[in-house]
Amino acid sequence: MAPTGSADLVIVANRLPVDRVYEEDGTPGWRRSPGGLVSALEPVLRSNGGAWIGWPGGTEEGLEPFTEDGLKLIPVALSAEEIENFYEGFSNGTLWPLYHDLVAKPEFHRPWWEAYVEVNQRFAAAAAEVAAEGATVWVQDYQLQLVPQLLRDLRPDLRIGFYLHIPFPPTELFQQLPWRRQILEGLLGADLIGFQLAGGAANFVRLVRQRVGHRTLRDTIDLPDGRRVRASNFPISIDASGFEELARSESVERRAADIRSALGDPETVFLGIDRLDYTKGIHARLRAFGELVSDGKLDVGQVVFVQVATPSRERVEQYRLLRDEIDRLVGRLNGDLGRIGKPAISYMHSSFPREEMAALYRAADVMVVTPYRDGMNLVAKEYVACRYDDDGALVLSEFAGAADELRQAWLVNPYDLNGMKTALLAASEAEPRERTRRMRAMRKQVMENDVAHWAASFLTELSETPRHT
Ligand code: GDG
Repeated sequence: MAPTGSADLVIVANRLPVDRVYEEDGTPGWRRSPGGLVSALEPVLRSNGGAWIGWPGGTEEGLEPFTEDGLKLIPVALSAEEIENFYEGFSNGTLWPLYHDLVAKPEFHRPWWEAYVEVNQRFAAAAAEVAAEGATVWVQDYQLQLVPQLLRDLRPDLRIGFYLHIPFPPTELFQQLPWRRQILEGLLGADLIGFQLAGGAANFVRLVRQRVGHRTLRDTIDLPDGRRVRASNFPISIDASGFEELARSESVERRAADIRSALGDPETVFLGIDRLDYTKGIHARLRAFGELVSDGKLDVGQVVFVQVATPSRERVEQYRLLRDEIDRLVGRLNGDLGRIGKPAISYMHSSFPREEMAALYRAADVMVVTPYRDGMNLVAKEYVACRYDDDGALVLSEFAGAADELRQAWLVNPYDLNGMKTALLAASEAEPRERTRRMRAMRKQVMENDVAHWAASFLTELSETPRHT
């Protein structure tokens, strides 16, 4: 057994919660990258003498563990070749499309898999080194599915949890993966495996029964060595009161009004905010909106669609193609439908600070979230959290995990263009009372089930799993 470290709670995630920044004189430093996961886990990490292991981005080597704002951070270095094979390749070119219903075609390449194994080993070794005797280690997401078992081999004394942020696919799709058995066995190293939805957990349990041959009963799996693994759903959420507070601030309110006036004070502002990803259904929603305008159902003098697409995975071929495709569609729609000073679509390929996001949510009458498949979709929840006046309408894909909880949204099938057109129109024309009724119910759901609640339920359940050493 490896010598033990001192952290009682260890988070292992692909990325560290900080980005590398350089001062004007070239001195390197770190800047916190805000995110729901960090804010949810920060209080627990601090009170537990916790540590966070992750890749800092880039290829800088020899970075030592450091403390940032009281948080112990442990960088795991990746070489340029590993970024290509492990991150862009196996994680985002194989697993991402495979786990999202094959929205794009997954590629299977042996060198990508080899890099995935190697990098997972490095993360597992880092966790084994820093975790105290009997500590809890919580591994995050699809890039690190082998870490639970690799870590258990090194440190059988640990309590290990795993959480998958993206959907877990049905048997028929998962079976395509040449390394399916290794992935299942990697995950089974955990004591508790968390999924966004009950369906993902059920897919996993069924696969383990069929492919690995272990005995299963509902959400539990009995391993031959006597260990019992649980697989259940823990729908992730956001820092709901943090978003509401931001939305209520005077500066955000002012900025929201400025945004509307910069758009020419239209009657209805439609809004989409997504990472530029082919799973998010950006193309389909803009087409639906464009058709409503060309059908004469919506008037560009009165309405505008604001689409923010945050740059993402720009070195992956499919993402470059997608960017060109969206550029072309926006250009065509604005060319065909826009008038002077009144584009049909106001499109931005950039990212914004959280305050600007909140102002956009405040400025939007209809939020349009139409992924073909999405683990949860936090944008939908953030919009709801910002609508403290119970106004605003949400159009939401049935295939986003969030649709399980946000039942009062205008739910759509993003493959059904006519259905989407009907929903966009209905949401924009709904009576204020109807919008309020729906928004109030959704707000209750989001405000009561925030990310702190998510983290606490997972960690509590993990702490109740039996010890085996
Ligand atoms: C994965 C799963 C699951 C976006 N643009 C900006 C910005 N964002 C923030 C949003 C939101 C987050 O990024 C995006 O989260 P989503 O859930 O919408 O989507 P993914 O990035 O695909 O996340 C997803 C999630 O993990 C959590 O488990 O819900 O299903 O795919 O918080 O606000 N934030 C800022 N500027 C931007 O320009 N500040």
